[in-house]
Formats: sequence, C-alpha cells, structure tokens
Amino acid sequence: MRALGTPILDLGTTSGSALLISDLHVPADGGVVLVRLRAAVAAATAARADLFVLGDLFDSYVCRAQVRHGVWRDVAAMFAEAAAAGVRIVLLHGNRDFLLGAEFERHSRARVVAGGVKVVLGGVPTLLLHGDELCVNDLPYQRAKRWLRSAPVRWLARSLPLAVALRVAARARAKSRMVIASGDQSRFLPTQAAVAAAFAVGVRRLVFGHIHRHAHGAFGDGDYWILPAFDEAGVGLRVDTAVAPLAFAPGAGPPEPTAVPPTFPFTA
Ligand SMILES: [Mn+2]
Repeated sequence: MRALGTPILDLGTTSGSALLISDLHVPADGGVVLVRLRAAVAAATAARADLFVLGDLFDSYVCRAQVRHGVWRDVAAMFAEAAAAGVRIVLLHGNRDFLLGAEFERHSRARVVAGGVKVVLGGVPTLLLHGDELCVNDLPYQRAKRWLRSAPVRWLARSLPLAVALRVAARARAKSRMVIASGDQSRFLPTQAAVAAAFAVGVRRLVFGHIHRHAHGAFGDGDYWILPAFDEAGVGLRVDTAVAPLAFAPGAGPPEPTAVPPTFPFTA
C-alpha cells in the first residue's frame, strides 16, 4: 500500500492509548528538547502507551556510525530503556533523518518505518505520515527526495565516516534554510488534493507533522491533526477513545492538556 508514493505499513489494531509526537529536531548538542523528550517517554511508560514519532526525531542522521556517538546514542538508549519497560516505539522517517536504519533499531529497540503507518487507534482507522509527501507543489523537493532516497545514495551516505557525515548534514541544513527563507512559502504547504489522497488509503483520521503548524479540523467524514514541532511547542497528541493535545513542560512533571488548535487552510 502506498499514499502519495510513500509506502504504508499496516500495523493493525492497537489496544490502549498512544502518544504521538513529531519534528523534535534533536540537535547534536542535545539541548532542552531532550528534557521534553524524556518527559514524553516517561509519560508513555507510565500510561503503558505506544509512542509514535512521526519523523524528524533528529536534526540530522546520516551514517550508521552515528548511533554509537553523542546524542544519537543517548536517544537510542532512552528508547531502549522504555522498550524494556514495555513501551512500543514506532519511528517514522522524516526528511532530515530518513537514513535511520537497522543499527538504530538494534540500539533503540524502536521500529523504524521508512514511510507511513496505518493503524487503528482508539477504534479509528488512522494514517500517520511525516507529511512532506503532502506538500506536492514543492516540485524541487519531491524530485530531490526520489534520488536522495535511492538505494545507491542511501548506501553511500550511511557508509560515511562520522565527521564527514556531520559536515554533509550541516551543509544540507544550511541550504534548506536558504530555500525556505526565499520566495513563495505556499509551495511548502500540503494541498487539499494530497490530503484527500492520503485519506483514500481507507482511514478516517490523518495525523502528520513536518510543516510545524499545530492544527486540527474535519475532513470529509473524518478528521486531521497536524502536530507542531515538538522542539518548539513541547506538544504531543494522546490518542485513545478521545484525542487530546498534551503539553510537556521542560521542568518535568506529568503532561498537561492544552487547547485544541484551529483548522488549517489547505491550499488548492
Ligand atoms: Mn520534516
């Protein structure tokens, strides 16, 4: 099964609750987002919830060697500890960390999914995407995505020595910031037709991140939730029979319910 070219993994039905977070962009030096991530992992552990990370967990992840170093090793260890306590962790590839592979699965005991996930959450058939595939008007990005994720490029990048990989990643981030800062912003946003195509895989709920806007609304006979960037807002989504945005304060403590966000004006 595919949605907008993205392979979709069907995880069947989960009982109990799930915590969804997206776009953490954990930087090489860790920072405050690690404190929030720890709070989210602790909340999932306490609630015996599944934890879904909808992509861009890391600011960048390029080579296999990374999982044995620095913040990448620390996050993997944090996840492995939660997994040992019974938390199922599912990690979607984002556009910044689509090179996460089997070595990260081994160290983190998380399932890394190179695409989206279809899963029944709280009784509702739901599609989880990173969300970059919904921005179909960004033609340069969609073209680059195809060759960047081709087998030879992936193999080459994942084999790089750590120091080289980090330089490559820094250059890619700088280029991306320049593109984002220049010109018309609307091509970076999801379209109505793309969202409709995502629902067409047979779901009544769509959850994604990537565009860093917190939003929620009805779509056809279903609904959508757009997760904000977790490193900016510290907000995730608890899904069981109800859906509730939760705020994770940097000062630890349990998460607090936060306001339901406004609808998103999808472009035509
Ligand atoms: Mn992204």
